[in-house]
Amino acid sequence: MAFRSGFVSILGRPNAGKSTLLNRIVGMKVAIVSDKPQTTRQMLQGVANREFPDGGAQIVFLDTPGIHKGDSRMNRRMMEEVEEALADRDLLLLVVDASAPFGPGDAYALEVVKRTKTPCFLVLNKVDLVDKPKLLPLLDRYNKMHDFAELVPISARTGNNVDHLVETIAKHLPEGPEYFPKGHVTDLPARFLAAEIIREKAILLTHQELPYSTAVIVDHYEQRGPILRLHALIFVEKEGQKGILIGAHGERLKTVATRAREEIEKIFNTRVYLEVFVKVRSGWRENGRFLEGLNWRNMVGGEDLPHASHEANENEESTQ
Ligand SMILES: Nc1nc2c(ncn2[C@@H]2O[C@H](COP(=O)(O)OP(=O)(O)OP(=O)(O)O)[C@@H](O)[C@H]2O)c(=O)[nH]1
Ligand SMILES: [Mg+2]
Repeated sequence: MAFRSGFVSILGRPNAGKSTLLNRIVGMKVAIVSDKPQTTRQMLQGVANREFPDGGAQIVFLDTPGIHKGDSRMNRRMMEEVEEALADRDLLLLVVDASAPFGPGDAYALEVVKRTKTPCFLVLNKVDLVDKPKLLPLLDRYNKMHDFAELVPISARTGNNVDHLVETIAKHLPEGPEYFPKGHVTDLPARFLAAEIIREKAILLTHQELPYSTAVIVDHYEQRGPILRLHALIFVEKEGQKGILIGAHGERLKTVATRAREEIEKIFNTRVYLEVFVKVRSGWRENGRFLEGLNWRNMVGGEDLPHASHEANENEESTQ
């Protein structure tokens, strides 16, 4: 029996449901999700293992930031992540929101995908929101615009037809090795996942420009016995935003922290002690060094985290 494996990038305009699809397929919350566009800022890996009657498959998925024209340094970096996800893949998935009318944003996302020679599936998402007859003209339209290898309607939210999508993906992959051990889902550092969950709760509880102006860094991560101790900084760009995020009597920040703690406890299967502070860092979206600090590639995730050396420095200071 053949074993198939390969690398598949999930692409599409912001808010199409790419991260919801990744989480649904790998069975774990690897990527945060919100109803605001530009939630995902970096490329995120999630691995799916499946057994089919004719053999097994391992699919390494890459979720990406929504394709858009943004002009801040952060937005440009997001699009660099998309470019990286286009290179050297076995297959691309263009995820489209079937409930939204076709617009310039969709045309632009399609343009990006058309630049590559890599086979591409059209994944028509959110079909739970649309009457079936309305799907046909949209499928027809996409069919005429590009030579898609497959067109698959799904609902990432309900899971409708997602198994079929995964099976179809597996059929398109070459025979190959198991790149990762069976239980491995993602190589994202735990510190990053914790920061992202905090950012998700902040996004969900704020509006207008605040979600775009928010960045989170977990600057202390320490498992002490049964308790995971986390210290996090939520960065915003303006003093007024800080006030909004904290809320009257600190209520909004308290809600963010409680919801984040509860979810981190569930996902990491441990008790969590979480402290959250809000800081103003004007122009962080243009600050290259700050953006490097947010990049999960520069974080370590497990026991040997930078805070160990940070504590050593503190000890040094106290002995002087
Ligand atoms: N009704 C419905 N909603 C969905 C479906 N898939 C995703 N959503 C919702 O669409 C919104 C955007 O989902 P995300 O998964 O964050 O979208 P994304 O493409 O990753 O967005 P960015 O990271 O901003 O590019 C969220 O509110 C999801 O709950 C679906 O199949 N049906
Ligand atoms: Mg996303």
